[in-house]
Amino acid sequence: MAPHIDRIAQPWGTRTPYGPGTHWPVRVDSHLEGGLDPAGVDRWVQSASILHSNGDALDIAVKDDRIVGVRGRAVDRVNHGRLGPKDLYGWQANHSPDRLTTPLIRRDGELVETDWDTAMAAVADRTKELLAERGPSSIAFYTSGQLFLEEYYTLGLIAHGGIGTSHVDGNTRLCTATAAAALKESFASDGQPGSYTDIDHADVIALYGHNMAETQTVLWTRVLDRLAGPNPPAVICVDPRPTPVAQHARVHLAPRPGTNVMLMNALLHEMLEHDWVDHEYVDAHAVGFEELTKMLDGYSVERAAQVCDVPVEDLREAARLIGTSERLMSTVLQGFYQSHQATAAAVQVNNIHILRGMLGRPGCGILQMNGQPTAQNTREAGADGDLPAFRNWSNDAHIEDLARVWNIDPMDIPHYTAPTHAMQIMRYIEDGSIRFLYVTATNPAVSMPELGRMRSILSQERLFLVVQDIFLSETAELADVVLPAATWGEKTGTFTNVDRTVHLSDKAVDPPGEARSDLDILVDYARRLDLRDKDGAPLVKWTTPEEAFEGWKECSRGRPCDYSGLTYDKLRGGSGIQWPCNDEHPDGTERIYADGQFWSDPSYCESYGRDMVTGAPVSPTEYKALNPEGKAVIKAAEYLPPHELPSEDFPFQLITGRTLYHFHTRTKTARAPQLQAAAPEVWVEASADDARAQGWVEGDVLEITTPRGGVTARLRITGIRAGVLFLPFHYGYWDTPGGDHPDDHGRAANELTLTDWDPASKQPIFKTAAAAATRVRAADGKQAPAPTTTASRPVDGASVPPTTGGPDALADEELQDEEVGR
Ligand SMILES: Nc1nc2c(c(=O)[nH]1)N[C@H]1C(S)=C(S)[C@@H](COP(=O)(O)OP(=O)(O)OC[C@H]3O[C@@H](n4cnc5c(=O)[nH]c(N)nc54)[C@H](O)[C@@H]3O)O[C@H]1N2
Ligand SMILES: Nc1nc2c(c(=O)[nH]1)N[C@H]1C(S)=C(S)[C@@H](COP(=O)(O)OP(=O)(O)OC[C@H]3O[C@@H](n4cnc5c(=O)[nH]c(N)nc54)[C@H](O)[C@@H]3O)O[C@H]1N2
Ligand SMILES: [Mo]
Repeated sequence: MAPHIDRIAQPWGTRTPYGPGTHWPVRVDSHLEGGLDPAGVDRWVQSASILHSNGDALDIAVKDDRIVGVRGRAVDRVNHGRLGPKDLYGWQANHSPDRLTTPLIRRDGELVETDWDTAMAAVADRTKELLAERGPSSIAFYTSGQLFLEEYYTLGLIAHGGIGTSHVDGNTRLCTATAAAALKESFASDGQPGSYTDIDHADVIALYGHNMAETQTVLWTRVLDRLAGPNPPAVICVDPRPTPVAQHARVHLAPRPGTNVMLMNALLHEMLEHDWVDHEYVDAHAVGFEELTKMLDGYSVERAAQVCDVPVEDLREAARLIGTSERLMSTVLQGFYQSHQATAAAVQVNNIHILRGMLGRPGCGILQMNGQPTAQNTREAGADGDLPAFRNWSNDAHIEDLARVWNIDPMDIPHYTAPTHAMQIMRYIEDGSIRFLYVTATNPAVSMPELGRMRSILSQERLFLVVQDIFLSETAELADVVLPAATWGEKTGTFTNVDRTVHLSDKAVDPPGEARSDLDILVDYARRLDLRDKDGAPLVKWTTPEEAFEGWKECSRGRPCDYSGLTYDKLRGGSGIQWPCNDEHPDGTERIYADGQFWSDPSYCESYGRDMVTGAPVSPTEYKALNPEGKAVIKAAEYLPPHELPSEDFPFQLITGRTLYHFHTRTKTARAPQLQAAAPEVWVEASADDARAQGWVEGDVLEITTPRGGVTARLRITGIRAGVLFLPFHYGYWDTPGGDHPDDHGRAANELTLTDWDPASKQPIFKTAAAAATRVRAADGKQAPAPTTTASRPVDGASVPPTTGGPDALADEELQDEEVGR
């Protein structure tokens, strides 16, 4: 066994270097509570990580029917045994004494404990009343990227097929709507072309607005191990902050926020100039090349250097690396998806790969990343603005086929228009046309933009709000009924990561109190509504996760995300398996789009695409004319300036995002002591230039304001680009400590963000707003409570104590970082 290391201080652990085309060595990471010896564990139960989208396989350690730790699974293709800090420590939240254990119902303005029957009757009765009085359009569902596939499929069936509402979306709208939209634009279907094993082969890895080091720590470990080995790849980083990715990059482009399309167009322009184009591939497998050539006229690197404010030589060098690479891998995430012109920017990354013919081969993958552990399933199963199994809502034959699977009338599935996106659902509630909102596993009172508005929408008297959560979140506090859910480790189900790897997560222990699995609650709801198919049989034909999975398999058969070759048994024991998995590919499929074959045939494809400026859907006729033979679509985009630019009153550009140690609104990570200690309170990042100009020092308390609200936070001076402020969005109000925050609504980044979204993906813009900053209190010797191991590390010279897992981390932690060479 290797020496114990503090995985808070060293989030990526020790290096296991490897060279191109060789096997990534195994390293098994584990954490067990209270000095427990692995031999003392009663049983290990198979699962995967739930605090990001990487899909790291792990076993849950159980002793005396309690979760006591986790251990990475060496056999799994995704992580080869490794785990990140959130996975090593985050499970402790399951034991929190403040878990919800009984349903709550609002009586005389107060939430009081009640029994399941009373709570569920209230929810079902209100649904039935509204259906009778106002029809299905008064009912909406807002779900998550954190439930299981079986739960989403059940929810989508209830909402689309049973109730008949098209107001169904997930927080995936805030997260990876643009991943899906960009894939639909270029390939007419969702589904990631890449595979994590592309890291093993790539000679250039480009990360666009993706702080992989902090947000997919194990995937980044794979990159670090390549960088430490022979013939390492060149990393390109596009991010205005000095992330750990930027630190390891051959070229770091730090553009002005909101200028991604300009930057991408210049890279593409440079590729055309040098003819770094695989013309044979483009001629055979793509449409739209001429339009791109025309559009790029004028997008010189010189112009982009000015607009994005990056050195022209760096743009040239990035284009040269990309253009001359032999195996190019690209990843895209929130720096693109939550910024201005989200879909248009993300699509240009696809265009690079199409131009270079770099798809479907080892080392040549695109990952339009997901963020949440099960976001892929929300999209697949039709619990967001999509229909199940990537069926096309504007193709009547697909609606008929779905109606066949569900044994209902096609007219019972609303498809007169695209399903309503989350921001629009909130708008309809504000207007009063939606009167019932059922929220599962998401916390919009902290995670949606413009929180002042969000609170007023969610606390409306005429809205019946149901919140199904594991804690009394800020959103649950506004609910009419709160339903206590069982979570990961307490229920069984499957979920799928970014590179299409499906994992099974088995139940390890019983949930606390009367908490029930989300699936059980949804099935109960369907029974109480008495939803039926056209033969009078129950619409939801299952009660257990495995039965739901079998139902889903039939729904997915023959579609791109084909699960028909999978079973729970097949997923037990070994590695996760990548879809499509069917008779033709019984062991799954490592890379899709090999040999220039796409799922974009007009009769088969999931989407005909949208206009990326107006968001208008492309009509079936237009699409057939554009792409009759089902090729890849090269879609060009004009750069447009961001909507809210700095002004005299609001001179800074505000961006928001994450830190390594916390997950979202911290309902889990703040209840894991090691993680909370590493990043206990909100901070704001600003550049040394701006600090000098304003006379600020590390630890000063600043008030950041936008036209929507204010946040107070201590200053951390970092290498972020000048003129830009960064706030982590993790800090809401359920554990507001007072102190720096006498004002109860001065901590969450989304007090400041604006109501605006990308026209094609409808993803809100969390990463470009104009803001002002003033000092309200001097540092008084205190430092910002920000980690030093991450993008928030202080600029050179600042004396800030290093982040560790606490003073006793090394002595007390029973963390093993074993290196099992293979
Ligand atoms: N530790 C941790 N890991 C997580 C999560 C978490 O909460 N915590 N959440 C998971 C989820 S759901 C998601 S969606 C992912 C998100 O993962 P990421 O997208 O990697 O995380 P973010 O911090 O939101 O944003 C990434 C970067 O975008 C940059 N950025 C901001 N504006 C711009 C811009 O205009 N252009 C460019 N090029 N870059 C810009 C920011 O500086 C930031 O470093 O992480 C997943 N993993
Ligand atoms: N300013 C700003 N805002 C952002 C972002 C940003 O970068 N900047 N990022 C956006 C992104 S990418 C995302 S994904 C969202 C995330 O936003 P949210 O989804 O609102 O954040 P979470 O804290 O993950 O909320 C999940 C909720 O589900 C509960 N939960 C966990 N497990 C279970 C379960 O098994 N069952 C049930 N019923 N409940 C469960 C948790 O307790 C928690 O309350 O935030 C978005 N908002
Ligand atoms: Mo996300």
